[in-house]
Amino acid sequence: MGSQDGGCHKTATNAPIKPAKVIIALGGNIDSAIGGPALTIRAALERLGDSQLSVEATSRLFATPCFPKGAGPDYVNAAAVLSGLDDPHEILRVLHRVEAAFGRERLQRWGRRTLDLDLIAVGDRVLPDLETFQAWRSLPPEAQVAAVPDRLILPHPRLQDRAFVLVPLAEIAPNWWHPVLGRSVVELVAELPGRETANIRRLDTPESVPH
Ligand code: A4P
Ligand code: MG
Repeated sequence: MGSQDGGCHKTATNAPIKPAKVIIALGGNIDSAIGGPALTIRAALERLGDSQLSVEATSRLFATPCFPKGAGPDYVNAAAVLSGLDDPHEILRVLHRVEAAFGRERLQRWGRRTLDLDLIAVGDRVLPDLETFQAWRSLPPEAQVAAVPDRLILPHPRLQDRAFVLVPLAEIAPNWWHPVLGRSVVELVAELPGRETANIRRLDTPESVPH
C-alpha cells in the first residue's frame, strides 16, 4: 500500500496517515433526463456528495471539442477531488452507480454519453501493477479505440494525453504527482501540444484558457 493510504490507519510511530487523494474526471456530451451536460455534471457532483464519498473540491466547467474530432457533439468537462472511500474498486462502483442514475449507456467506445465518471487517481497507487499500467499507457492510438480495459487501471492510462482532463484538474490538484511519469499536473499541462488547449473554454467566461 502507498504511504498515503488509510484514513484511520496509523503508522508504526502512531502518527495518523493522510487519506489518499481521490481524483475524478467528469464529462458528457448529450442530454440526460434532467438536462444538458452542465446540469448533469452539477447534479452528479451533488449525488456523489450524498454517497459514501465527499466532494472536497470541484473545478469550473469547461467546454471542450469532442475527441475524436467529429465523433459527436462537444463536451462539458470538469474534475473533482473526493474523499471518504479508500478502496479504488469500491470508488469505481460508486462512480458507475452515479453514471447509471444519469442514464449512461455504453454502446460504443468513446461514444456519446450523458455522463462519464473516470477515476483518474487514488493517491499514488498504480493498479493492477506497474507492468499492466505501462502496457495500457503505451497502447498505440489505433489500439486505444478498440481495446477496453477489463479491470481498473490507475492512474487513468490516458490522463497525460487529455487536455479535457488536465486543464480542469490543474485548477484543483495542480501539484498531484503522477507516480509513474514523475510529473505534476501543471507539468503535464505544459507538455500538451498548444493546439490541445487552444479550444478549451471556461463555461463561466467567454474566453479560452490561456496556453
Ligand atoms: N476502467 C479501467 N480503468 C479505469 C479508470 N481509471 N477509470 C474500465 C474508469 N474506468 C476504468 O470505461 C471502459 C472500461 O474501463 C470500464 O469497464 C472501466 O471499468 P468506460 O467509462 O466504459 O469507457 P470510456 O469512458 O469510453 O473509456 P475511457 O478509457 O474512460 O475513455 P476516455 O479517455 O474517458 O474517453 N472528448 C472530450 N472533449 N471530453 C471527454 O470527456 N471522453 C471520451 C472518453 C472521448 N472523448 C472525449 C471525452
Ligand atoms: Mg469513462
